[in-house]
Amino acid sequence: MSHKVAYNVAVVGATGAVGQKIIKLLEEKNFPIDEIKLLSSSRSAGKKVLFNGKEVTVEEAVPESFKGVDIALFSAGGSISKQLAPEAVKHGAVVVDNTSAYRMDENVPLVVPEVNKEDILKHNGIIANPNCSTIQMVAALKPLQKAFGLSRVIVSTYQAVSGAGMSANKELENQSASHLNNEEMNAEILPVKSDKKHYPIAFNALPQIDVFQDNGYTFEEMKMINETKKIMHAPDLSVAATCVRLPIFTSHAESVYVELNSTNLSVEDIQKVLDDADGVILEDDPKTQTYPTPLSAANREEVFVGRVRKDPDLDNGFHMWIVSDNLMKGAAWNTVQIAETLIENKGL
Ligand code: NAP
Ligand code: 12T
Repeated sequence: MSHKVAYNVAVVGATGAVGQKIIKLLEEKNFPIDEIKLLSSSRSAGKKVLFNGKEVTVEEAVPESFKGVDIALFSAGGSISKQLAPEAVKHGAVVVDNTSAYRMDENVPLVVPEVNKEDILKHNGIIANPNCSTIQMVAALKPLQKAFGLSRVIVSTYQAVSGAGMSANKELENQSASHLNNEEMNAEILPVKSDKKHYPIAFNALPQIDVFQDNGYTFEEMKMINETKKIMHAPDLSVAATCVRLPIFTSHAESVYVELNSTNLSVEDIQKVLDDADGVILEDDPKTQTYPTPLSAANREEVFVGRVRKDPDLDNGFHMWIVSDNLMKGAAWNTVQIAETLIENKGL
């Protein structure tokens, strides 16, 4: 394997909500790029985008797009990843995939660098980026698991519309304007574009993110359950989730309840571990009303934790509030971080 100083990088889904953030981060982090390819569907092919001050033309993603590409960052939906990620690998690229297409595949590492970066080097061409809600939760849970042991997690989420793409952002804007003008709200995208029914998200809360499974949970809830166990190497960890969409543009928030294995712990014990954890910022002081919110976490890379409390009834039970920008640590930043870690560890 040759170790280069600059790489040919392809961004698949470059015109989307996640792709645009990836491009911005590649610029800001001075990612070592020789050539960049910006790929989309035929709809956006031909658009011109500035990258590091130079004009780049967006191209339609086809199997031949990956000739000479070293790293391909995919965020164009699961079906595109299923179709084109193997083609990219055939051309010798390493794929970091942001969709749910390969996350639970045994041969594909599922990685949050602060939690399990050692798994990256086990890749066979594809590395999966976890679901946004899962990433921010495990970033806070892993240090607690390490310090105290962890047996059970119950989470309810408060998720932003940008997780469902640019069209969902537009839908919230349009519905908000309609409502304030005393017009009827038109719902076509949320909760799930391809599903049968649609409900307004503006001034509302929808207890459905992604499609329903046979067990009554949504796919988003099952992603949180299954991905958490895989990333934390904890097949026996009990996890249950309720995922709710709110009329917020950026950042997912989560109310998380954990049962630890150690007893006699104080709130300060938990806070100290979170304060010391990589990629986590503790913002927790009831006296000064200090806690993270979706707006305070927007455009930041880290995961923010506040409202740490002991369960009133169970000595080893704790509650907390975890907030992070869903397009940053939840998607684009974690993806770019995986690519950076690959290079640092000479995995390319
Ligand atoms: P988006 O704003 O709707 O953007 C979709 C992107 O995919 C656009 O660039 C679009 O190109 C491109 N695309 C659509 N169909 C394509 C095709 N047939 N061939 C090539 N490119 C195609 O959506 P988004 O929010 O950025 O999300 C994109 C995907 O990322 C999602 O479907 C999901 O799988 C994944 N995602 C993951 C997380 C996470 O939890 N880690 C979070 C959000 C999203 P055009 O401009 O040509 O339409
Ligand atoms: N449906 O990549 O709608 O697992 O917020 C992420 C976010 C799927 C994913 C969403 C979704 C994913 C959403």
